[in-house]
Amino acid sequence: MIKKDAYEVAVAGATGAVGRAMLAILEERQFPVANLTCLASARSAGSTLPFRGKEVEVRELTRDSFKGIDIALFSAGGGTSKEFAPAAVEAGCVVIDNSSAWRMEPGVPLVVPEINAHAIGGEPGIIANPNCSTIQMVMALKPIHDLYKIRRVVVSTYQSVSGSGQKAMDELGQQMQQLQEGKGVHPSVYPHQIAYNCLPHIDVFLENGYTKEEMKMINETRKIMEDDSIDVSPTTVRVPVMISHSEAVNVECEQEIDLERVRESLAAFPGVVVVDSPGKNEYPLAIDAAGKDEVQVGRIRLDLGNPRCLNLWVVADNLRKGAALNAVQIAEALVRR
Ligand code: NAP
Ligand code: 3JN
Repeated sequence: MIKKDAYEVAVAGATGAVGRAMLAILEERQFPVANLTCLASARSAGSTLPFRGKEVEVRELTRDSFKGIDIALFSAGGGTSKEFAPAAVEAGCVVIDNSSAWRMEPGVPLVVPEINAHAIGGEPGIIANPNCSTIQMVMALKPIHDLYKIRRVVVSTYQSVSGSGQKAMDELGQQMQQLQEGKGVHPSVYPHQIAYNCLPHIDVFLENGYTKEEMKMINETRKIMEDDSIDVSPTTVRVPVMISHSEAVNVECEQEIDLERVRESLAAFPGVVVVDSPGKNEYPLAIDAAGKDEVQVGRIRLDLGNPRCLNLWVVADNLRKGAALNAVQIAEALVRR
């Protein structure tokens, strides 16, 4: 991509939960945007979104939307990315795609900039943003892998409803209110009531008994860490939290673990903060991580059954580091080249 003082940027899916976070983060981080094009479905065409103190009109996403655009951030679902990202690349864009449509495609970089920014190319093409649950987990795993080489990870996620978009956030709010008022609830986004409940079901079930979300965590971790030998055993769970995903992670390494070295490496890793003073009741919390950029890691402790294993509690804002922030960081790495 040609180096410029400022870039023509498009956001496809700008009206969604991730798209709105993208606009906010582009503005907050003063990404060099010459002009912002907001794209969404025909339903939103003509509405406006705030950016740098002005209202930007939303246009319908079509194959012709990308003429003159340098960077297109996509967060409008996998089907939309499959349909429109190739047209954007054809028009000369670098596409940074938040969906799962291209993540495992050979030749498409799958990037968490703190880990594998080197995978980003400079030519028009697609760069994939990983799944939110994968991003925050690999941010905590990478410094440990560099120290002791990870063999296997057993992870349970506690994923907030914002991971399912704006309608799911509205559904949780409505169900809480309806139950407070003694009324019945009528689940629509999820197959069951989400208020006061935990659903061990994220994305669709596959023939092997795992969900697609769980398979994303297995396959994407290997691609980002550039190590197909890492085994990941995930259970992904939706919980009645608005923002931030939490994860209980058990890590098995090749060598015995010195916990102090792990703490130091995690604390020194860009984008990670260690919050781990259990004596003061200090550990990562979803409500504290919401709105923040860092992945918070705490409850760092050895597995009592094996000196090569440890346990962690990892929390991050899924709309920011899990999606929009990571995508903007990829764009920043791209323009720095
Ligand atoms: P959302 O709140 O439901 O928003 C969906 C967005 O996509 C809206 O802007 C919507 O436009 C737009 N859209 C839907 N169908 C479209 C079409 N046919 N043409 C153009 N625009 C269309 O969902 P979200 O939470 O922002 O998530 C959006 C996507 O981002 C997800 O489907 C997923 O692929 C990806 N995502 C990734 C992560 C991650 O882990 N990295 C996390 C969450 C989401 P309208 O408002 O006009 O309907
Ligand atoms: O459920 C979550 O917490 C994260 C959701 C991610 C998501 C939602 C809809 C479609 C994805 C994703 O990023 O993997 C997709 C998708 O498959 O593109």
